[in-house]
Amino acid sequence: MSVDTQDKHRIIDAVQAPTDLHALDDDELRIVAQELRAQIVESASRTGGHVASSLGAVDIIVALHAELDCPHDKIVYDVGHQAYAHKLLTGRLADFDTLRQEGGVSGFPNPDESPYDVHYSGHASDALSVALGLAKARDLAGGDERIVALIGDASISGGMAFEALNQIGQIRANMVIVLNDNKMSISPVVGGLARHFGEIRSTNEYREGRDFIKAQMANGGNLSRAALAFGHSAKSSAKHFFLPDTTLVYEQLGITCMAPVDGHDIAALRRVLRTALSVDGPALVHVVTRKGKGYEPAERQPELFHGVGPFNVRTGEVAPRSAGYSGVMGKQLVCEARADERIVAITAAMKEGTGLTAFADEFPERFFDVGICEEHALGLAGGLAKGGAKPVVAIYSTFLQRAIDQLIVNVALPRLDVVLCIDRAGIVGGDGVTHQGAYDLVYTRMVPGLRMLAPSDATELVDALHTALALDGPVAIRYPRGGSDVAPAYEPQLWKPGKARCLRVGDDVALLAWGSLVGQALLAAELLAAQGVEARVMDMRWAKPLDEGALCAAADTRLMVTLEEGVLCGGVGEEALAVLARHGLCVPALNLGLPDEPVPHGDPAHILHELGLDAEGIAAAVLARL
Ligand SMILES: Cc1ncc(C[n+]2csc(CCOP(=O)(O)OP(=O)(O)O)c2C)c(N)n1
Repeated sequence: MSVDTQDKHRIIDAVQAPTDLHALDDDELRIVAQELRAQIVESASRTGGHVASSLGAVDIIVALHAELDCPHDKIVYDVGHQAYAHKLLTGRLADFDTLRQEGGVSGFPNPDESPYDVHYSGHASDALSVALGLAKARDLAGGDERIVALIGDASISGGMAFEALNQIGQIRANMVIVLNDNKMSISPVVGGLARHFGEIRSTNEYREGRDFIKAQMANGGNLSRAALAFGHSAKSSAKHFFLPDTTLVYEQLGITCMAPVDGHDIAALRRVLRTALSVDGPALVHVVTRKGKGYEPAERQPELFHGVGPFNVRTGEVAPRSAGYSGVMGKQLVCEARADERIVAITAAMKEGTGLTAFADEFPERFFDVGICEEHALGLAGGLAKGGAKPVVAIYSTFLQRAIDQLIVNVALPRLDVVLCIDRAGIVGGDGVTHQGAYDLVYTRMVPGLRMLAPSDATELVDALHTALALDGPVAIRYPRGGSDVAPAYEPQLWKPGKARCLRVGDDVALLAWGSLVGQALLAAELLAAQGVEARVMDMRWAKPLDEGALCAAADTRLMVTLEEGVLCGGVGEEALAVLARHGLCVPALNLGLPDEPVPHGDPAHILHELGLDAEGIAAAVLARL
């Protein structure tokens, strides 16, 4: 594929609004798709991003905008990591080189960025619910906008998507679901539904259907007549013509299904979309695509190019990325599992990201990838623990938000031995608002009987996992993105619950830090010492139970400062003040942490600096207060 974006005569440069595509014929739209792919590869090679998913969805997005009248009509993107072509067609081409950079174009649809972005995409499986809401609101208001949801074959297996499908079929809402089926989640897609799609794709009927559409495309003039005929008869005959009805899960839910269509054939896509948009009631267009389409390295390694860092366009070479704390956790878990055969590991579609690949390879029978189903992951953990296993659920902070109910009811109330490894806790960087690990300190602390550790470096993480596995009842460990991936070669230590450690003595100020901010607290203490202020630095280690002794001792200083990489509202800093109040102690205090507003994308170190959570900011806040 050529990635020459310097071409002076690109069609996309003349696109002012996506409706400009209405004036283009299919051949021109194919060129548009090529130009979009080249731009995506070129820009993302410098910034990193969700390359493979976005390349795979380019033709679908071009066809959608060629048929729809956005922003009057609405496209709701599930996850939204595949929407780069949409961004490029809706006014963000000139700025696309700032993708995922601070102040630049966000990596996901974001209504604050553009009226063409319908909702805060980022978490999987929510698009169908949002689209149904929009469709019903339209009906109530007497509007005529068309509503389309674009969702992947992995995301449609999430519980929330099923709940929406159930209602969409029942109330027969007028909306279109475009199912982008590429056989991939981040890794190859898992689960019974994936097998179901596989059967559909491999049937003769699909091949016949595909050939039929191709033949009709070649005829050109017959297209719209055939499309209309297909549309009118879709409800009754499409499934019999194209698909074995035993596999038509969606038809059985009351949704009219179009036959699978080649998702890189823009003409065929437009034709099927037109048909689907004319159906009275909900329609589903099953689109078969190739992840990474058009860029050979991404087609060959879709997993690597799912969410990739900067890369060399010509060779496809990607700068090696450290596995960070996730890798350390994964290695230690393998060691622990060799010693205790009750240990099992669970991921919700994030095997690589959470560092579980080595575990999965060594203990395939004890490893469960449940797909994008966080609620189920926690329920499954509860059942496994009840049955005598020792489940470790490795999950990103932001996605665990999905499963608080299951954490409380299926794990915590029965006091089961489940360990939660909460990865990406704190500021995550390029993914931005929907992905920040900002809330876990709050939502885990409220869970009855759950203990929570916050290790401050790789060695501490090894100890924390060892400790969590040795304790009875539910235990969570939170650690940030990145960090050192050097797992220390030493005998892990067991920590005493609720016991902090002192890293520096000082009587002027007490800096009480949790996890990732301990290092910054130590550096801040150096800066303060240079100003004649002696700071005590405590690595608090436990977010629950808190070390009440360490907190009470802080009352002997002139200022207690709490430091957490999480929202302040309901966090450990507020709880620290409550502890002092319960002990009848009073000390001037500063709670430093994340604000009560969304934190956008950008370089994590810079964001922490802007939020005053680096050494400089902490020292400045202390000096200002003193
Ligand atoms: C609730 C939730 N869990 C996990 C993720 C992480 N995640 C982002 S994209 C993705 C795979 C999506 O696969 P699919 O829906 O098939 O889309 P594709 O990338 O194949 O186009 C996952 C697991 C997420 N965004 N949201």
